[in-house]
Amino acid sequence: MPLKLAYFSLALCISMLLGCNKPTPEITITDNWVRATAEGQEVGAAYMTITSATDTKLVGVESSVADSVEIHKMSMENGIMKMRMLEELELKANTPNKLEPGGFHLMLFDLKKPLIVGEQTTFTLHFKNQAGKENVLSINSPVLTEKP
Ligand SMILES: [Cu+2]
Repeated sequence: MPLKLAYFSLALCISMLLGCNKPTPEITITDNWVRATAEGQEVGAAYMTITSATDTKLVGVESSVADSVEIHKMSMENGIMKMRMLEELELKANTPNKLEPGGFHLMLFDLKKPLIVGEQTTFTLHFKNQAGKENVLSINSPVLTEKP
């Protein structure tokens, strides 16, 4: 076997291996959207599905459209719908953690203007895993009237 060809196939193998070794994103966000608001409405809500390769926590959120963003949980207690604020949201590894109407959501306070269908909003999400490693992710969420 010509030595040149052997070298070539070895190089090809290595480059293929490296190609497969591309780091997969640690956190992915899907199904993200923001509910459209009416004129004069100062509070809004945002939803998404967060999947992380490792156990982590969502510890803070900022948005281009609101002065402040809180992590909320909605639940039924004794037949009454209750909403409470969470300091952080625990995210289990390799599990789609859903923020959706009737459950967890991001509450947007002091909207800068009404959220109109078709517009894009920006969110910056801050995560912190058990080792204390921080991860920041920016996403664009479309404004919709209901869950896509
Ligand atoms: Cu809320």
